[in-house]
Amino acid sequence: MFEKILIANRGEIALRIHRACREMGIQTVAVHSTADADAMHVRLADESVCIGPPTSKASYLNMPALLSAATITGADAIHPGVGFLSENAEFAAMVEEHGFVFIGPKPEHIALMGDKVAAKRAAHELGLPVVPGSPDAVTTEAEAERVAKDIGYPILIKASAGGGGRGMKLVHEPEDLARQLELARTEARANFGSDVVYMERFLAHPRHIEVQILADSQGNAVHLGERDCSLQRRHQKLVEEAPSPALNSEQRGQIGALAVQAIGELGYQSAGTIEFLFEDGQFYFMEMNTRLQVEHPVTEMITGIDLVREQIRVAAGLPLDLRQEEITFSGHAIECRINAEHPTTFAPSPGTVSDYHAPGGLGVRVDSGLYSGYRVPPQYDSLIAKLIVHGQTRNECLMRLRRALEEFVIEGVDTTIPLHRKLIAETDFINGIYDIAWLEHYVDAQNG
Ligand code: MV4
Repeated sequence: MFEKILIANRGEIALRIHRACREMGIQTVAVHSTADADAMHVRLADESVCIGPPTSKASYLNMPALLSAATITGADAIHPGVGFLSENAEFAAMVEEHGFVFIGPKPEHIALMGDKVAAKRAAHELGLPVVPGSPDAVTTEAEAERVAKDIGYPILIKASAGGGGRGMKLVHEPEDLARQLELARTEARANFGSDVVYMERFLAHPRHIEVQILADSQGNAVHLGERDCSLQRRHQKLVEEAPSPALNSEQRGQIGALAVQAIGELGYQSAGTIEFLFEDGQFYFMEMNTRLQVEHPVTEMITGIDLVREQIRVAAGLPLDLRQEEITFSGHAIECRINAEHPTTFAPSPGTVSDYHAPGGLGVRVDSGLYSGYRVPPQYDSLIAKLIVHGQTRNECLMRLRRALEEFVIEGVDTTIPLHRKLIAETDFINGIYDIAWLEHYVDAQNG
């Protein structure tokens, strides 16, 4: 097992990884920008290295600085966390070339899933259901028209180098096709440096359901059930839950088995998430994320499995000590993302936290690096805390969540806590009836 891990991230996720390392008897190296010198992840780590000025580009995305930090501290492995370099195949390869272990999948699997056309093709070949569309990239108007005849309108044009909702164009009728194709290609070239686009039938009211998988270097793979992440606004998830209120156990077992089969065949290693759109009882592969996810705690709460610990174990070459039959799902978990943002305008709200009190009690988990007097820097993602609540039933989980949100005190910066308090009183949310468009409509209606 590793003796020392460098955590190439910040905030609550750096803290989360540190906690798993500590419990495994592994020393930690924190890295930080000059803006994060007083951050909790730096305070709790065994050692810390300043890797650059405040901008992400100069610090948390600075590959030479990170590799130097790992070298001078004698780290064995690097955990990239989420965001930043976590899905950068070049960084993963560089880490290995410098003699460290990258705690994540192989660079070729990161690269494959980063190329959305290749990822969809691979998913299809691996037996996963995909949205009807162009099997490959579409370049000419004639090609686009042929595909459109096949799949029908409305059509979504997606950038192969995009993902996460960036660079999509909705086409309602044949008259718009040529113009939208041209626009999609131009924007993709400008934004992602590649004009490769593909077409899919547009699903109007799907849910976003993702399956957590875990695989070791010996070819063993398991799934840990699904998360429902449909409550998003502008591609920013706000609330996630496990299990999905929309699935029955048969559907859960079916999509889980398909996911396990696919990643086994792919020879994938580490934790990963396969994202699906779910509409009218059908699953459609959307993307695969080759990293730990922000919302992984809801899966941990219903399975009792520490995903970061498992990631570290398989990266060290140990076999999974979990068999699928041993993974049981217990109760229900919901995560609320607490961002330093205005609760109705979503304007970022950096500043000093003047007072902080986190909720506690049975079934309540808070992942956060906040403390009274902490200054939320303006340079980074606005996520400052995650409130994760578990209950034996979804209803118990909701009651506990309501109670925990009442207790939560964060003063000095605006947060999304007031929005969460209102959301959990909404009938649709209480009944679990929502799709990917629900939150956007709700927020717009609230704002008039
Ligand atoms: C779609 C779709 C509808 N039909 N594909 C958005 C993120 C990117 N991963 C793919 N996305 C979508 N793909 C087809 N064929 C709707 C979305 C989408 C979405 C998906 C999940 C969660 C929130 C979303 C918000 C807007 C659009």
